[in-house]
Amino acid sequence: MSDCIFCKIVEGAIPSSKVFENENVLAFRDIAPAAPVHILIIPKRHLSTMNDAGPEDAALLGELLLTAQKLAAQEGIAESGYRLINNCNSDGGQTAYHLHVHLLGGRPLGALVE
Ligand code: D5M
Repeated sequence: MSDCIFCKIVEGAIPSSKVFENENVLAFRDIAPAAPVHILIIPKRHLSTMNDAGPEDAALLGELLLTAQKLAAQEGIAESGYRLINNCNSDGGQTAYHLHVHLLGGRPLGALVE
């Protein structure tokens, strides 16, 4: 999608602090970190929200979660703990309309919702 900021990151048109990449998935540090570790894991293929994933995306969704698990270990927060978040649409707090999973950790995260 030409107007999608995360697609532009995938294409390399916008810089990012990349931590992992393979043929399906890209992970980079959030520009406004809410915790000492705050990484976004995205599919390279554009899906706007979680609502746009179908049964054909089961392996891709699994890969996003397993990438987060691997990065948590790499960042040294696997044992202390971490949180994975997907915000969907406006009530979910989504601001970037390219499906992504937040990996947050490095401090106690407190209440799940405001
Ligand atoms: O989260 C969208 C997240 O995306 C939010 O935490 C800021 C982050 N963001 C926005 N632009 C960038 C760039 N260019 N690099 C890195 N991170 C970025 P949401 O779940 O949609 O609210």
